[in-house]
Parts: sequence; C-alpha cells; structure tokens
Amino acid sequence: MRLSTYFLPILKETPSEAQIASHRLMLRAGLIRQASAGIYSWLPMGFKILRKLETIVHEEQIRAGHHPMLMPTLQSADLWRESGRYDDYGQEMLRITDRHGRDMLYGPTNEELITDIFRNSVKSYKDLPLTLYHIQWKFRDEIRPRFGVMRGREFFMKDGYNFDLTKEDALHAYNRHFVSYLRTYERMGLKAIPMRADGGPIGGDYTHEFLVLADTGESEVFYDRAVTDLSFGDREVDFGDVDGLQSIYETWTTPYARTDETHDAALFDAVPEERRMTSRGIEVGQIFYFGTKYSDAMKAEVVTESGDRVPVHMGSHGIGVSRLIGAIIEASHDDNGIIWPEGVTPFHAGIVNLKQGDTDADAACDQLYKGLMARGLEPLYDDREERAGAKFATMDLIGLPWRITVGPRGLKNGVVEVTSRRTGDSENMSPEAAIDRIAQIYKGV
Ligand code: 5CA
Repeated sequence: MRLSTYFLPILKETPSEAQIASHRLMLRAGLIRQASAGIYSWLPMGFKILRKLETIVHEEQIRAGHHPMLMPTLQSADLWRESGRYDDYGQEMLRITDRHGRDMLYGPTNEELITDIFRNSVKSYKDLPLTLYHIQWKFRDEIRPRFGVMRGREFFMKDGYNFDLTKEDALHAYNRHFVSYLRTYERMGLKAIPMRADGGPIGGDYTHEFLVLADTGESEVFYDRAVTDLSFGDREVDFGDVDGLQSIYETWTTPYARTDETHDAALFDAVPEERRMTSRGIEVGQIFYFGTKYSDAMKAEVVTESGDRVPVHMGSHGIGVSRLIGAIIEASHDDNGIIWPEGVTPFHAGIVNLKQGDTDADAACDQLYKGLMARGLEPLYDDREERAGAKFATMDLIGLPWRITVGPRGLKNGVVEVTSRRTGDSENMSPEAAIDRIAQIYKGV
C-alpha cells in the first residue's frame, strides 16, 4: 500500500476522551472512530487488524475440529423466553420491536439460537460430538462503556457451542477449547493466562477466563508466577487425544491463578511467597461447561444407542476479538506508539523514503515495495512529500514491527537501513538483503 493513496487519518493531538493507552493510540493511529457511546467504526487499518485476528481465530478453531457458521445479530425474544433469560438478562439486552409488534433483541450471545438450530436438526447420538461457532457482532448495553473497544456496547466476538452425549465428552470439548485458545493467543503475540472464574449470566461453575496482564485491566487477578513461565509454542496437537489434552489442561491449571470473583485466600497463601502475584488483567476470552442448563429448558435431546432420549451436554466458549486489539496494544506499546506483534501487524514492514522525488531513492523504494510483495508480504510505503521526522513519527505511531529507511546518502554505499520497532536496533544492508531479511522474519509467522 502506498501511504499517499491510503486512508489513514492520524491525529496529532491526544484525544481528551481516551483514558488508557490503547484507546488513545487506536484513535491517534487512525484505526477507529467513535460512532456513538461504545460503538465504533473501523477505519481501513483497524479493519485490517480485526480481519487478521478473525483469521487466526478461524484457523485455530478449524484446527480443533470446530465448524464455522454465521448466525444473525437480531434474534427473536421467544427463544430467550424459553430459556428464561429474556427477563434475567436485564438492561444489558437491547430490546427492539419490529413493525408487527414482535419482540426482537440484538444478540448479546447465542446459546438459545444455536440450541434451537441444534434441536431442529440433530436427533441421534450418532451425530455427536458437534461444535459450531461463529464470529459476529454482539450488543450489550453496558452501563459504562469505556476504554474504547475494550468495553464497547457493540463488539466483535467469537462464540462457539459444543453438543455432547456425556459430561466426559463435553469436558473433552472444554479442553479442546482451552488448548486451542492457548494457541490462538500465542499466535497473536499475547500471554493470556487461564484463570478459574465465575459463570455469571451464562451459567455453569466449570469456567475459565483467559486474561492478559495489564495495569489497565478491569479484573483483579491473583496468581502463582510459575504460570507465567509456561508457553505453548507451535507444537502439533492431536485434538482427538483425550488424555493428551487433559494433561495440557492440568499443566496450565495446576499453578494457582484466579480472578477476584473466585479468589481463595487460603489456597493463595499456600503458594511460596516470592511467587505470589497480584495484578490486573484484561479478559480476552472465557470458556464454560454448563451441562444441560439450556438443553433441559429448550428440550435439546438426542436418542441414545439404547433408545433413551437424553438432553445433550453443552458448553459455550467466547473470544473478544475486537477487545483483543485493545489488549494487544496495552501489552505492546511505548511512548511513541503501538508495537504490533508480527502475527497481527496490519502491514509487514514500512518503507520510508527520506527524499521523495530523488531518482535513486524512488527507484530503491519501488524495488523494495515490489520485492516484498513478490514474497507475499504487504509493505506500507510512505511515499508522501513529508519531512523525515514526520514520516518516522507516523511509522512509530502505527507500530509496524519493521521499518526500511531509504535515503540518497545510504544508497551511495548501496545500503538501506532496517530497523526494529521494538528494540530500535538498526542495520544497514543492500535492498535485496533487506527483502530477504523481512521475508525470513515472517516465514514462521
Ligand atoms: N456465551 C459466552 C461464551 S461464547 C459469552 O458470551 N462469554 S463472555 O460473556 O465471557 O464473552 C466472551 C468474551 O467477549 C469476553 O471474554 C470478552 O473478551 C468479550 N467481551 C464481553 N463483553 C465485552 C464488551 N462489552 N466489549 C468488548 N468485548 C467484550
């Protein structure tokens, strides 16, 4: 992409309404604009990042054997009356009446709708296990929307639902989600710690939240530092291996890690003092096993091998896709701007032309631009007539992990400069070597 033709409305001033770094930086870097309280438009670069996160979530869900689909944002109130949640959900639910006087709602989550789809189509144990998910906009009329996309009213969420014959099968589905979430967050460059949590309005007491540690997080968390030393890596997982997944689950849940809702001071005190940590966290996902709560209420049953009709065991599993962008920025920024992890960066590298209009500099930038694209990468080429300082400030603000700086002086010696956004370290090399270097970095990403 050539910056001169892109739509990247950067703000020079810090917006006064933004209280935390990620909200400020998302506005300043031209990723989002507020449409109304807790509701945002996604500008081209913000949308690009959202799509990247969505793609990672899809890839990891499909890898775990779960099936993507798409349910609507608007739902009929009747299904929610069946489950009893129409009244329980309270003012967070946005209720709408259509022209025929029918009660509708903007879905805050989809347990009822998916259970209805399931009960109308699946009748036999032979069709289980089954996990369906979608990534769709949700609406919760939060009393205090704040921190930009972190606590929005309209937000983008992946929600998945498992249907199983027995509790054991459903707990295996729980573990599949647990492990696939570990992979998902790591690919996004995040350390998200699974913590014992509270079921809230979704229900169930078998539930974990995944939290990214950050001072600005809304949850208070207590954990054994040992859990932060764990990393999943890019090992292959057999998602059908019941014992294998259980063992990964146990490794990650053995060290103490809980949110304030389930914190147990006595258990925490048993952790060696030097490893006892208290901090704040951003909840980027939550998984639930809730048994037959919805299948009992909505008669979602299958016929077993012996001919009995039994309610299915279910769970639901969410990832806050739009919130994740805020969480990644909270975890990865400095005074000058965002620092995108390689797995989610909107463009792989920025090209800064220090002397637009100089024949050699323009030619070298074109060579880099085309060369990177030929390797399947997306560069952002700052080809504007701007001072070098302003171009550097823009690149730092938008946070591409790698910058290639091209100027007549370097080119006299046949070199351009490759700079890491994270460390600030620079190295001079030929344009060909710069293309190789960047391609190499993104090989495993
Ligand atoms: N039905 C279940 C699982 S699919 C469910 O709705 N879970 S949830 O309430 O925990 O939401 C899933 C994830 O959505 C949360 O972990 C959080 O990351 C994100 N989320 C929830 N509310 C908001 C909000 N107001 N703004 C942004 N993200 C949110």
